[in-house]
Amino acid sequence: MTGLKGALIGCGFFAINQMHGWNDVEGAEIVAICDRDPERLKLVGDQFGIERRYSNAEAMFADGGFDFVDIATTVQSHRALVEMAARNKVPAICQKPFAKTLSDAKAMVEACRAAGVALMVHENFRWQTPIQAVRKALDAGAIGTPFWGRFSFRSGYDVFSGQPYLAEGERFIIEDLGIHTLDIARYILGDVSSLTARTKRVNPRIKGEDVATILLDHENGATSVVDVSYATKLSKEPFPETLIELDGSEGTIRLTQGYGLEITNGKGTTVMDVSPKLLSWASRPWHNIQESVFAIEQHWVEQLKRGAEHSTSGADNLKTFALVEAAYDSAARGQTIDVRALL
Ligand code: NAD
Ligand code: 89Y
Repeated sequence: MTGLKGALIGCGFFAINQMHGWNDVEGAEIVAICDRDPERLKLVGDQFGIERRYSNAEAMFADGGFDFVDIATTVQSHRALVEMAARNKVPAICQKPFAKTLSDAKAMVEACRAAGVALMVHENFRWQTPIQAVRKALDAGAIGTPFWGRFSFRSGYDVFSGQPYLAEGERFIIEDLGIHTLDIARYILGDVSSLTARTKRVNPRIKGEDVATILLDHENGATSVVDVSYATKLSKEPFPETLIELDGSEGTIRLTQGYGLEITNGKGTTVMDVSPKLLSWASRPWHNIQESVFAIEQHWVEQLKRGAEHSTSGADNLKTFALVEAAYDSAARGQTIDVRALL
């Protein structure tokens, strides 16, 4: 592949993973970085040997010399930066959560569509090796037609030390983590027509909800439960594993803690180890997420070069983001929400 040149905006906590990922990706390299915090700019610039450094994104776009931009800032700046990329006709990757509101997200998709540039949301959890293994088993017909599912992420891991802003927002777990779990539910069982949610805050030191239970009606008739918690103290901490249960017409799939995939059908039961790779720069327990960062970046490059739609394009992600909005609305009003009416 001839190399694409990229620029990264936002040199914070998670951008380190994205920069390592770009080092491993075939067919792309990061040639410029931007952060309004000079310390983060220096730290990432020095660690990854990037000479072109900017404190202002407009100035970086004005200088140009890159084929895409990777936006790794927190949500507050996503709309302005994606629209800046569109104005400059530069394809963009935007971290999750895509936007502050669904109407912002729709405007961002429209800006990139009108500019004729690709837009992908860095919704990486569906790219995790164990999630891909579940999808592959389903596609191979291992359990026939799935009619029920559970997508569960229950943890007591301290995410606030690395990401202190997570303790400060009015919204927490659905917007930050549940967004991934909802995306996995869509990826595995298809789009959602309606949803009912309940939330709780257990940890008194944070502002938002840290527990959510969401019932999804999928368009194909399947029912699933997405349950997420950062208030669950277990004997063996599962962070950051998503556990999955699927019941189908011909059998069952269980993705169990420790990355085991158990498939039961007419042929009996098979158990496989679907652990993620520990990449050279990765560290446990984050390696599952870290490997998926590399995978989604490689996917970005391949689809961009082909001119093909990305798995988690902006347009696709509207359907995941709508589930986030619907879940907060349902929990606030105690009602079932018609998701299709939001799109
Ligand atoms: P962070 O606060 O550590 O880093 C954000 C950086 O962006 C900061 O250094 C800040 O100075 C910079 N910044 C903000 N606005 C800017 C602007 N307009 N111009 C230039 N620089 C700007 O945040 P983080 O923990 O790295 O999270 C970043 C994003 O990544 C969040 O949206 C978070 O939800 C997401 N995230 C995703 C995953 C995942 O698996 N996909 C995991 C963790 C975090
Ligand atoms: O920000 C979150 C994410 O996207 O994955 C895990 C996380 O870092 C903490 O919940």
